[in-house]
Amino acid sequence: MSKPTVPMYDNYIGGRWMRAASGNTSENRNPANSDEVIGNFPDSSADDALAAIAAARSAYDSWRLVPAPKRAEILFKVAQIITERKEQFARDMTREMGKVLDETRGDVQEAIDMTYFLAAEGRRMYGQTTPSELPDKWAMSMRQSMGVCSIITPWNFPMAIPSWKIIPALVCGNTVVFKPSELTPLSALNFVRVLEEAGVPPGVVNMVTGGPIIGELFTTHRDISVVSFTGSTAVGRLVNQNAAPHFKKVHLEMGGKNCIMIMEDANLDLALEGCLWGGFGTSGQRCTAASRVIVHERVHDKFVEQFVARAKALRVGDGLDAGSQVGPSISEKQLAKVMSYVEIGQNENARVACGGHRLTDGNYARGHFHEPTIFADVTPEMRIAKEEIFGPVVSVLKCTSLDDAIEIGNNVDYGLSASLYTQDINRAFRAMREMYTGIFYVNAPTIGAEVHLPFGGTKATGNGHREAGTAALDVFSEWKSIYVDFSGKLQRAQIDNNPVALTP
Ligand code: UN1
Repeated sequence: MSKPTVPMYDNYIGGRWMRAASGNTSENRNPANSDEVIGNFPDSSADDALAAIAAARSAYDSWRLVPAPKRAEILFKVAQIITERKEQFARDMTREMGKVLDETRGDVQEAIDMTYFLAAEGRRMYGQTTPSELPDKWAMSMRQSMGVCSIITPWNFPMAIPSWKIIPALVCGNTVVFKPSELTPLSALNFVRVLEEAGVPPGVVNMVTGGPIIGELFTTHRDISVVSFTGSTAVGRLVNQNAAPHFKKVHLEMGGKNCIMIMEDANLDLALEGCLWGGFGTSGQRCTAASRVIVHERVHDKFVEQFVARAKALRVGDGLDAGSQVGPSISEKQLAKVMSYVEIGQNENARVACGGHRLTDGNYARGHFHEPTIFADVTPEMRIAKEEIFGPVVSVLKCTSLDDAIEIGNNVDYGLSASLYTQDINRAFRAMREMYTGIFYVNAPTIGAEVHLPFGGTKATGNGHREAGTAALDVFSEWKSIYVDFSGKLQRAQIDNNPVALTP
């Protein structure tokens, strides 16, 4: 039987699909079966990145003047087309990223939801009108576009996260250069093809696949005004440093070490479901993953016993198989990181309550599979309780009270998401106030944010910006305050309307 030919994919620059100038390509392989090559993608160099920036720069002049409701009409069409192709896009995504089909359908759905939500801002994007302190004077504010935005995205949400950034950038009137993760270029390309088909004009969105050289130019070039990055804290720091000399606006969305806190009065079955989904969903490869579970001592042992039994029963496998609940790690490198943390945990004297090994038998042999792993007897100072692992590894810690749980929960470098299981409304509201995170859940796990509220975190998770919701507009636009004086004379604010007080 002859081998199927491997498709060749292109960059998208100035409205044209083209090879990398050097002709170099790199392979995209299925993490569930590394024998399967999904496609060859451009391994681009500086020339390609510069061409993309130039195309975006020149398209900006006209795109910014297209009325926002008209820009939005194109974006509504984007959402419609993705909806029609949801199943195909989800399958492509499972093949290149590994997460199970239900989850890739969710990823595509998140792109649809975000696109509809933010396209609708084309008819809102409200500013303020406010009385002036002076007579016959008008005062208002409006958002203005900023220029070329660099969009640098990770592999764990290969279509959703690009949509979170590209759609608000476009609705605000900016143009885009887009560097998707080298590990998931097909989902990025599917998204960009839809943008093209829906009528986004040439040069308004440009996609270049490749490695760090692209990222470097996209964060340093003088024609870039905004950088929006999701990825590791280490790379985020570099992005920030690269962008600083030109005072680019930088939006960073980085790591997490999220916790689920379980009180002694919690519905334990519900909490268990939440921990399984939050900890092992997406094989733990979410910024929002519940990689710490902090359990009240009164229910701790019972919880651990049941959590372990349920984790052992999870079916690990190829995400395209209907029975699979947990897919592979994205790459051999990521799997090696997971395995190294399992070793670190053991050396720190945490107890492997289940899992702890790579899976290698039979169908697992060609993929990057790892057993769902639970560490018990974890204490807050251990590295497995503090560092982001981004794999199917959950650390269980014991607490003596809600205050103790909050203390442990907050005592990490990150601040993305946290959750509390309790039946006590007073405790729920206390934790809601006390957890210093960007997202908080009551009686639900740490994952599963919806598109219409701000998404992001505190401390080393971010740099104060938020994506999603209308907060996304703040990343991709700048305020302009406007005063119109129709009095026909010079009026001096703060002075003419505050005459010197007469002394008695
Ligand atoms: C991420 O892990 O980077 O809240 C994004 C969630 C998803 C998005 C996760 N809606 O888990």
